[in-house]
Amino acid sequence: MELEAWDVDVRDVIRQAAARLRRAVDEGEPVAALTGAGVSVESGIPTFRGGGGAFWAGFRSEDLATPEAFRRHPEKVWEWYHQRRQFVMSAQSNPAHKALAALEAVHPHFTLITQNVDGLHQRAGSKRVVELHGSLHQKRCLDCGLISPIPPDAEGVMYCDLCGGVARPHIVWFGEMLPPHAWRQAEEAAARAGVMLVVGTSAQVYPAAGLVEIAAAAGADVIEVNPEPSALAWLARWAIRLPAGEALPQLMRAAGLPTEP
Ligand code: BV8
Ligand code: ZN
Repeated sequence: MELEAWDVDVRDVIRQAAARLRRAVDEGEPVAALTGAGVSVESGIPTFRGGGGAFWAGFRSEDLATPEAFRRHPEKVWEWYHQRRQFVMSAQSNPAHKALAALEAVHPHFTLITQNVDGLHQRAGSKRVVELHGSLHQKRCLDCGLISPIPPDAEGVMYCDLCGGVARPHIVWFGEMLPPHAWRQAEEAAARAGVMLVVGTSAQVYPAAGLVEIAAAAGADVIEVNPEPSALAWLARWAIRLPAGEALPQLMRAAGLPTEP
């Protein structure tokens, strides 16, 4: 962390970070972004650890987002995920999602990696999204492993379109492996990035948070966008202490880049 970043106006931080981002775009340098629940806050979706945990009223994610809970009562776990999917279906993507979709549109060497399962990056126009923790909109068959879309109005326990086996939410629960292809893409993008945006994540969940360490260790300039310091704030060259929905459009505008795809 550059000491002067602490005491200069956030506009100066944005100007410096924007110049670095623009240089990467102009020079065709790889850029990566890792997003977390904070990027969807301005879409009305609460975070996990910022008090939003209580949001899943009546349910505690520790009790339902686990393989044991699914084995014991699949219908209850499916009800919770159907509720969460319906909720995000009624949400809109926000200027933060749109700014990241705009960056993908102007920079072929940009990789968007998300811990979120809400699908709002795709709703904002992002075409290439690496979903590390799965998706609320997909199910996975316990028998044949087929991953397939969940119809928006689906209810009750889901079954495989191919073999009829019981399907589970295609969500990575604690203690579970991340989708190998997604993890490999993310790891490679982090290791090659000249600039790494870390947006709206407390950086407490591994191995996702480890991507910031991989990028920084490989020499990337890390730009953190979060009203609060994340657990890996010390790795950031610049910290933009604003909500992402304000910070990212300002960053793109300061870099002379579009704020919408
Ligand atoms: C694995 C799907 C092994 C569920 C999720 C001890 C030490 C280190 C690691 C561990 C440990 N004990 C256990 C572990 C491993 C564990 C872990 O990291 N635990 C942590 C909590 C200590 N990890 C795992 O279990 C992973 N698997 O390790 O498996 C393995 C390996 C190989 C082979 C087999 C097995 C699996 C992790 C994935 C878990 N699933 N979600 C569901 O959604 O139903 S994680 C969950 O947390 C969400 O996906 C979420 O995205 C993710 C991270 O949270 P954040 O996105 O950062 O959200 P958070 O609320 O924390 O922070 C929000 C931030 O936004 C805040 O900083 C806030 O300031 C900021 N903010 C607020 N408003 C705004 C904003 N920012 C910008 N703008 C705003 N407006
Ligand atoms: Zn199947």
